[in-house]
Amino acid sequence: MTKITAKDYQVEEPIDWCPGCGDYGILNALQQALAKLGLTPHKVAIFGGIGCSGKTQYHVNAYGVHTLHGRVLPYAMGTKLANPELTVIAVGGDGDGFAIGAGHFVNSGRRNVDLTYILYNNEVYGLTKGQASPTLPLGLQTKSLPEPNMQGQVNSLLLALASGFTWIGRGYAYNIRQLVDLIQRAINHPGLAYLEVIQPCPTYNNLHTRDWFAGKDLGHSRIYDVAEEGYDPLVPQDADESYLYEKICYYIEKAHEWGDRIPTGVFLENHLVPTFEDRLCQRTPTYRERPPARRVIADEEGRTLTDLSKIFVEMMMR
Ligand SMILES: Cc1ncc(C[n+]2csc(CCOP(=O)(O)OP(=O)(O)O)c2C)c(N)n1
Ligand code: SF4
Repeated sequence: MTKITAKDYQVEEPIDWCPGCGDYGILNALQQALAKLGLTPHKVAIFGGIGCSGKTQYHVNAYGVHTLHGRVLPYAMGTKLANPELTVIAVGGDGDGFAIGAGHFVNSGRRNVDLTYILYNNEVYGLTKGQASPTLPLGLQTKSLPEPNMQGQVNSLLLALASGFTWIGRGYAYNIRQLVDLIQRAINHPGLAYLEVIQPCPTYNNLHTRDWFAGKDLGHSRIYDVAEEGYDPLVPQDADESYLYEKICYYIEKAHEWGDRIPTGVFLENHLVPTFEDRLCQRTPTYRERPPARRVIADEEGRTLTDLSKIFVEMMMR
């Protein structure tokens, strides 16, 4: 078989993102990461939310669905559970994920389905012209706002931890080398992975710009990797709870760090929690051999054979 390259994941379609948008870096890193993992495009499904970031899947040569605003995770979870052989990735913006989608984010954490959620955090609603998103800090005034932001900020790293995500990391859209590595690690994690990517929106976020992240005013980059501090995010399957709490203490400190120093890298890789797929196998031992996508659903004439009640009874989801 020929070696898969990032080119296999590229699509010859015009892109309508603004010049300099961080979305380009994330798209590039995603294509490289999928190729490095050696995944064939027909084994990958990408689900986009609504927003500039939610158009990513149009530019990746894999299965892709543009979903409803805020509902990207339910689509992704349903697909992964129906066809566990697929590598499933959900992408979307901070407005999509933490305003209308916040309930789905929290409840996805409870399930630990084996998929990756990449959250493009530019602190604004880019597609609808720069309103404050739930990740914009209180008191900041980006250029579309007539007054400084009156609302408090959702700390997405803390919310991911509290919700139960078992792999949590953060990247930066212009550090593509690190991002390729983070995306690979997130996909390889057996469980629900949350990767926040800090992403400049040069059109509407005039405060947290590429120059600001590069620390032009400070003389040093604001962005650093927690691995440089010798931090190891791994909580192995046989770890005890006190070991997990030790990691969580460091995690909480890092999740609050923002300003002159902004941490990136992997913050948590927790192997203590069974995946939803493992939990399904306990109820339905044949789940992995006969997941819903492998069942015959129509006869030769295309008439449906599907009787969902039998599947529900089998899975005891009454
Ligand atoms: C139900 C519904 N409500 C509102 C909208 C309008 N809308 C489109 S994109 C968007 C926000 C997108 O912001 P974000 O998720 O931060 O993505 P970005 O464009 O910044 O990548 C909104 C509110 C919509 N499409 N559907
Ligand atoms: S509005 Fe912002 S997020 Fe949207 S494409 Fe333009 S720069 Fe990117």
